[in-house]
Amino acid sequence: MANEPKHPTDQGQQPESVPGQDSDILTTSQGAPVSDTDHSLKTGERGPTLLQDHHLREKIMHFDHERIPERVVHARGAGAHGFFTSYGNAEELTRADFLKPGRTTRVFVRFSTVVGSRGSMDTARDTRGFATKFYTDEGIFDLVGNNMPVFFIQDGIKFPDLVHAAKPHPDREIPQAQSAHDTFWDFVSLHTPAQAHVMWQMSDRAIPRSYRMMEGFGVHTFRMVNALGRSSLVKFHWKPKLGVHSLVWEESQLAGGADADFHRRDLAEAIDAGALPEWELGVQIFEDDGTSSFEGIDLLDPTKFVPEELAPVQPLGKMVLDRNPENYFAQTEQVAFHPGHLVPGIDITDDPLLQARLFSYLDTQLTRLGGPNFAQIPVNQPQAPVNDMFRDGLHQHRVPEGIAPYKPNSLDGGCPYMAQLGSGQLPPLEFPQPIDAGRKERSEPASFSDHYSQARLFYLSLSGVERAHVQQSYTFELGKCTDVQVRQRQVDCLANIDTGLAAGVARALGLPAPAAQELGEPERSPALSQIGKSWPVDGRKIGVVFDRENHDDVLAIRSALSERGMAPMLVSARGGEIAGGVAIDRTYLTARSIEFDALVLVGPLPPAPDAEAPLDAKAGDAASDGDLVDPRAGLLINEAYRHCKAIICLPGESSGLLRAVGLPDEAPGVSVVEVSAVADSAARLLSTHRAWERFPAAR
Ligand code: HDE
Repeated sequence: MANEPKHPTDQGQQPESVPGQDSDILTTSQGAPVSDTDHSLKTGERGPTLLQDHHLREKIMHFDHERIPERVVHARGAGAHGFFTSYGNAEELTRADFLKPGRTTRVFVRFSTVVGSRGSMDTARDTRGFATKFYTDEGIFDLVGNNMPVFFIQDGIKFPDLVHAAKPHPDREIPQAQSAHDTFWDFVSLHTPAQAHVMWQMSDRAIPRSYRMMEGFGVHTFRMVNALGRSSLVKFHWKPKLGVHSLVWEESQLAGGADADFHRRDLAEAIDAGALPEWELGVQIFEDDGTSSFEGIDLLDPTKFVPEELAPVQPLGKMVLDRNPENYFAQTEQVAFHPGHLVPGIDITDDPLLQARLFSYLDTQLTRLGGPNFAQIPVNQPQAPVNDMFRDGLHQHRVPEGIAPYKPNSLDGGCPYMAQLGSGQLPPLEFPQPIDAGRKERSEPASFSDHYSQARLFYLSLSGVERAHVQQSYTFELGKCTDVQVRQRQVDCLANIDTGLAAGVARALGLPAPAAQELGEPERSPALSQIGKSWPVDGRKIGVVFDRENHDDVLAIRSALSERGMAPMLVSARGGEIAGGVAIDRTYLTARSIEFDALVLVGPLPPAPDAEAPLDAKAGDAASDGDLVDPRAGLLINEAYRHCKAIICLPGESSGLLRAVGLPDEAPGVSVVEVSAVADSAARLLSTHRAWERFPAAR
């Protein structure tokens, strides 16, 4: 069965040219037909199994080897196919072909958490990976970034130390996918370059609402080289069309248990529903004047970012994810990124963290993907033609022709020829950058010694609600440390960032407040706050909670929400269908507030089931005065309220519901509107993500 091109960029040129499973009947892996895969070959009905049963042995042998080592970091991820369309405005900056006018390039993106193992939960407090493979006509370009613009360490030699500290404790392998433990805080409070990244990790950025609502950053400073050979320094940014939004901490913890697949489900469902995730790629541009420095910020220090107010992000193109992976293992698991997979016109800098990464990503694939030929795995195959003169090795799929895989040769006619590059055109990684010969030493520049000012800049740029979240995160995480010295040392670090933050965390932990430090003048970058802007609401999930009597209203609300691009889900006491064969998506038993961005209450709702009866025994009977609402519906509504989500009621009985579950019916983010106005109201309330005014710190 040939693979049909599925989106405009395929153009029949699928790099995934290796056939899938292409027989209509079951076969052995040698292609022989199999007529029974339920019974092994035995001597008689009850006799011993025969060694000659090749199908049995082959089936079990293959199964025994199905697992490969998971990634040592970023083990848990979710992927999607898509395409990147260039705005064609970068010619002065780079000669990269895929950024020229009119170019559309296929991409594969993998989002990930860093610390947890492959089976851990999506919503852990953690940095997220945001890795993009561009299948350009000039070879693969991988942009292997994170959702935070700064990193923990300044030199790659510290990476094993960082990861050993962040991973579960080696004795009991606890805790999974979390930074809330002694070894992590021991390391980051001693290795203080980590403090800026930790500040981002304690902020809402570390618990995204969705992969679709995360920014992405290349982190390091890269180089772009134009057709004249002129170099500029750049920092890459991905800006999500839907804005940057986060969960609240309680939601993130609930989701860890109720739906460990929260983010991968959201990504796949949005693509299936046609709410295609979209980002704009942009760069901050800095003159390559030989100093690698901008406004006093060392551009080679990956623990520093450049505020957008100082260097605005210049858009280069747009990425849309439009296709879910056909197979998780073949694509999302086997995709192999590398920050050194670059195309002409994009190059590296001397950032010591980036330099070490250039070694690591090739090396790790040997263990993970089992040999040196992983570039031949369909998801890793370049779209550009390949002639690398590499031969043999495990898992070799190519059948190279010729007898002279060496240079120079005459026996293959001198082939392959060397690329003829025009003047100023250079292969990636070969920019003739002047090098200060210096002398061999293990050291760092003085400019790397400021570990706190950007943590302070980030913290002070947040709104009051976001700062309260940061304080709570530090308190929660350090509260999980058993070693008091570790806690105290981290609180002492906070005194170098903000006196109030340090005092607040110390108070909550019952520790002495650290001595106030001399801190610089407060600086702010308003672009860093998520709150106070409004955004499109495509694909936002709205729980329409109703009793089985109100079909007309429910159907009208459902279609109005869908027309506005939101994703309504029907929630009722019992499952099944309502009028018109429309399925109820969740019952009170299977629904949890974390799934919804807003609730629409179409009351009245059923009363509490009789404690003696099965849970849904009385669920069909509408609540009357004095009856309590089913506690499961009560929990749903209360959680949504507590998490500052929009709640929309119809006039009359459904607004009375809020009082029935112990909530005020007049509050920010709560609206009482007629059926015809529900979709407008939902879009308006959701455009700011949440009713933050309800958050305790804001009151
Ligand atoms: Fe990675 N990193 N990393 N990293 N990284 C890996 O490569 C490593 C760093 C990032 O979805 C590994 O193929 C070292 C910074 C992402 O497949 C490994 C250092 C940033 C992904 C590796 C860093 C990242 C990885 C594990 C310090 C943000 C997932 C499996 C020198 C700019 C890619 C693999 C995917 C994965 C090493 C630092 C991002 C072991 C040694 C900084 C998004 O090679």
